[in-house]
Amino acid sequence: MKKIVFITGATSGIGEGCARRFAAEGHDLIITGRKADRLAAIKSELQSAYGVRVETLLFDVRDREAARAAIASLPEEMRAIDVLINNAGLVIGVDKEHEGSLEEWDIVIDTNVKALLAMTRLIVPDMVSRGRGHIVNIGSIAGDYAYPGGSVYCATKAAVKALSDGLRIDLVDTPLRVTNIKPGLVETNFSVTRFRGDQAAADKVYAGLRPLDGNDIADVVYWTTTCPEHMQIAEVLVMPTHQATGTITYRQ
Ligand code: NDP
Ligand code: 8X3
Repeated sequence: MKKIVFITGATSGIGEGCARRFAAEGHDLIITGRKADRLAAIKSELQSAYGVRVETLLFDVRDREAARAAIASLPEEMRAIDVLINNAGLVIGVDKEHEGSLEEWDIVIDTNVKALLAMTRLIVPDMVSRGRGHIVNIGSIAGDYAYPGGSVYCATKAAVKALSDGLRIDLVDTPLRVTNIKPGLVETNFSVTRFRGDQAAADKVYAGLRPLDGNDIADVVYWTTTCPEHMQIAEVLVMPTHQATGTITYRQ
């Protein structure tokens, strides 16, 4: 059955991978982000490759009013969202908790936690009314283990786990499902953003092992949303083969 899939942060990495995967399976998309050119290019490519409908919404997920207005602007036939993928997120820097910038950490917390919560608050009530829906939150292995230079980011992803678990509890008397995907090392723009545009520093994060990519995570997301309706995949921790924890890897 054709679904409507809403993806935050679909302009690169894991979100873009999810857009490609769901479109390839014939599902209609609502893709969001802050880069108008990337949204337009992905829309045009996926519509012509797969004949699906793609709506683009340009807004900063931290701006609640912009998010509300963007969702309200959707055409009637694209409002019955079946899958919400709360993916938009980032980290800035590798600073110690007692030394880093509170302003940068506001950005990380507002994006990874408060915006995820706001998107859930905006979209899930209609799913409950319709008795149908799946919420996929992109957490991280970072939410399981803190690591050096990751304090605040790890805290946000621990919050994603708590929000996912809490939502699953709150929806237990409904047919809705909630999944927290917890990736390890995935090569996307994530580390370029973390190192403030320093590509060489970003490349070092993945040196000597084969990292996952956005399409690998999209495969996992797709699988969790297509398993039988009596099955709820609560969490998936997915890492490269040569990664064992957030900090232990084997590199050649
Ligand atoms: P990318 O940097 O490639 O993608 C991040 C996406 O988030 C972009 O599409 C970006 O869109 C969007 N985004 C960021 N801030 C905002 C904002 N304020 N408003 C709207 N969109 C925003 O990284 P990933 O694909 O790796 O990251 C996706 C998710 O996966 C994040 O939540 C990240 O924490 C998580 N994750 C990543 C891992 C990795 O190793 N890469 C591992 C575990 C989890 P735009 O710039 O257009 O706004
Ligand atoms: C991103 C992966 O290992 O940098 O969530 O925390 S990691």
